[in-house]
Amino acid sequence: MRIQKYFRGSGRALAFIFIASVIWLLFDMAALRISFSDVNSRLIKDEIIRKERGKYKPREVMSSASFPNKKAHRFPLKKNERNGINESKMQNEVNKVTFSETNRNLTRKQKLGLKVDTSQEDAFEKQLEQKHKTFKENRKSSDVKAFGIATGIPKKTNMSPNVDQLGLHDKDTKIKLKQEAHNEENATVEINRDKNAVGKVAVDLVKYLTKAPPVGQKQELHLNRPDKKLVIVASKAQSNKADEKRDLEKIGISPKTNTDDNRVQFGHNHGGNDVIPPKEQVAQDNEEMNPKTENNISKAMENVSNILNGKHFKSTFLNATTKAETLNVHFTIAVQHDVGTHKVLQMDVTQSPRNPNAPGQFGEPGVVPKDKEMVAKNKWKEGYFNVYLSDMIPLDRAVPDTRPSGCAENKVHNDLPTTSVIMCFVDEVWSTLLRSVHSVLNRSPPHLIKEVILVDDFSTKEYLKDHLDKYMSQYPKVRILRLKERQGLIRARLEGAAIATGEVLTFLDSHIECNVGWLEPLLERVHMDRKKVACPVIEVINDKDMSYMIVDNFQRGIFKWPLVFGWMGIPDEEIKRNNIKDSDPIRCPVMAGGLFSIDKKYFYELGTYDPGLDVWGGENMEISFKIWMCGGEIEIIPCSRVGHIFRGDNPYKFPKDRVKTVERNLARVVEVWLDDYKELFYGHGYHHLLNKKRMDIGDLTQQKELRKHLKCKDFKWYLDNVYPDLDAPLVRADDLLFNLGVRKCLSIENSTLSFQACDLNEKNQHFNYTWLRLIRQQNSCLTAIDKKGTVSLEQCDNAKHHLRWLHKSLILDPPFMDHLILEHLQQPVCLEGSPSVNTIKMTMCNSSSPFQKWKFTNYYVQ
Ligand code: LR7
Ligand code: MN
Repeated sequence: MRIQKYFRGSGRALAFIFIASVIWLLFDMAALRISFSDVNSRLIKDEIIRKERGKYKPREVMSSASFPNKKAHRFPLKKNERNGINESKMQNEVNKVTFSETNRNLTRKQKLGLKVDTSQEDAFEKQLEQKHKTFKENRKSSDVKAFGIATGIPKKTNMSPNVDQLGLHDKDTKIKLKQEAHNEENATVEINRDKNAVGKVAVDLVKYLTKAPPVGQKQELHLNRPDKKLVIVASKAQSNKADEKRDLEKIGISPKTNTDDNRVQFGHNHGGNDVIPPKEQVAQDNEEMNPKTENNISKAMENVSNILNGKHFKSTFLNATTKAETLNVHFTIAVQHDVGTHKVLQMDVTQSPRNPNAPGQFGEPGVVPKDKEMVAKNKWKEGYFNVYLSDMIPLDRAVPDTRPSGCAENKVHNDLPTTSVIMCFVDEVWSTLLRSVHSVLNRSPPHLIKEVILVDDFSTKEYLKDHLDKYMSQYPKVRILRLKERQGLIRARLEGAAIATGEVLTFLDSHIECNVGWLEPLLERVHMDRKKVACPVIEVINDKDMSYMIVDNFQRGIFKWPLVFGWMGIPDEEIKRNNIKDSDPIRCPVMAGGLFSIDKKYFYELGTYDPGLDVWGGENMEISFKIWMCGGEIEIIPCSRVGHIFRGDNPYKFPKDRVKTVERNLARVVEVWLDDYKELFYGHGYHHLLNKKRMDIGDLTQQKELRKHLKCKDFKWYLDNVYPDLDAPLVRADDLLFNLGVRKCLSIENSTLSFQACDLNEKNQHFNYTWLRLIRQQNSCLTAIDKKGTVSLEQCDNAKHHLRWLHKSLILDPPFMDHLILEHLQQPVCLEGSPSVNTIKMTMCNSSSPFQKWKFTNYYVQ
């Protein structure tokens, strides 16, 4: 059971492999050590696999791969602290909570759907407030350091000041526009609210933007009246039409929807979809800003001015080109009606009054009655969590509002896109599935939920058939899609997406509870930039007592080799240095997988998931790499929180072997996305996947084509820009290979091995010791060719076992650590340099011979 606790979440299968390996490793530690009297039994490759995969401490791997190592804390509301409610009166109270203005003044109790008993109300409120306070004070930011120290800092991405920040409600003649700078400094623009104000703003903005215009990103400012906004998109001076269209679409302005009569470009109305300035109006590189261009800008500003001074318009585009300090930048200035913003809606509807004493109410732990313990135990395996308690807990229970302070005050746009919630399930527990659906319906603004699509991945449980249909028929927004055969969660999600009609797809697991205000912050992010993929903070619904637990802040989704998902806290010093607030979005190298919102069109542009991925696992890596490398971003939005039951095991069967399924999925992902870095994956205990006879990973032509077609960046770019703190050396060691006895370096000349005086400039002395344990110079690899111990060169092939060498930490016996031992041979043989014949041979290992000791110039892993 203790061990089981760690087998949860996305990396479960991987964690399983790890833990099995580690346990084996511990038991067999002595036997693992290479002692040359009995080398056969020690050098078997599985042991090396274990060692390699065990590189990370087991606990770290287990906890990060599954149970979030962001610590989970229980919401501190004790039973005796919520008794101030008169139950007898409760039934008659109005308990529906909506998000209308009239609701604003509702107490928390009312918002929770609880009956209002005014005599008790103040005390209750106070208690609850106090609870929230201590709850938040008790939260530690991050005291669990998984995987060591993080150095990557999520960049601040929110550049759009809202109306309040801009001070536009200020009735003075002077308006302060304080633009939160996205580069080193803040820029403050002061303008007079006179006739020329807008023009001046435009000039100042252009000036400001020239400092660091992020091409294709929008700068948004509200001018004069909060219902109008000026959106400025910077693009390269000579961008082509398609680029520019993409830039506009990227920021959510569809050129098609802005073909309004009064669109203006440099004072001309081009009509149609053409938002691109005529070529001659774009300043050339290295060219001073010419009068024509200046004229254009002032024309543009004049238009802004006219428009904002009262003409009716829907949306207007103006183009201005200016010479930035270092490069030419073309701005598209779109003045649009701003539909305005509102405070995040925090609805929490209940269908009948909430019983404060119900089990699990407020996300508190449930308790199984003594006489029901056996029943509960027997039910455990139905879901691998406390199914008995889940069945007792109200389907619309309240959970603590765990959002960071400030989230409730945040504003979001009034014109957020609608979403289709897609929830796939296979043999999900009834009460959990229903609670998941109700949490979506009850805590989301109805106008934003286009539908909830339940995709039944060929469940076997009877209750999930007609009974479910009947139950869900009460909720017109819920659609059930039944798959005719088991597809696995990846293809099941694709089936759901195919019938979705919302603008945004929101994927959720089927054992979750959405917290208040969870949806709008996600949609706001997608709305702001359609290539942002927004994930909620995933909180923990305890599998044993079903309590809702808050997790630490500032956690990024990351992976470690071999593609094991985990969480890693942003170090405190980074948080301080960058003044990161607990409500700021956090950029994540990878997502956990199950819970995210993505613009539907963008999802398809990206080519969705690789449909060749089977059942479970690896798809979170695939979509994450795809998003980042092909121009998108993944963020965790701390103002959006969703609880998830982290289960100890899958309550469903895998059609094929579970470990093999996950391995195959991962191999598909690395083959398409990892470039040379795939060696790091295979070298961490997965080299058997390179053996095509043992593992058929299927055809990847389409996936590779897709990557080309999307012009995605390479994996090195991803590592450098998205996940720079990952330790990812391409080889274990490289450069010269020095023999301690001969005191010379190994060299290849005319396909022959010999020793030479060491010289780093000599390319023929350069060798890589690779992750697949090959000693490699270009395509030539060292190997022993016959029983006599002759060493020769052979065309490298990662799948070939006889090319593998053990060295350094792969040999656990310290006296042999500097040796090079052929991995596959029956007898323990070592590579030895012989000065007399100026070459090398294989011979019986001798711990004291310096001629058997070798040193590479650089070691990236010991
Ligand atoms: O064959 C299947 N068909 C399905 O429809 C297998 C599963 N499913 C459904 C299942 O009923 C569930 O609703 O798919 C959903 C996810 O399956 P889980 O809950 O067994 O997965 P998990 O929570 O253990 O795993 C995480 O990693 C998976 C890798 O493929 C998916 O990406 C899951 O969505 C993902 N869950 C999360 O990200 C929640 C947080 C976990 C963490 C960290
Ligand atoms: Mn899950």
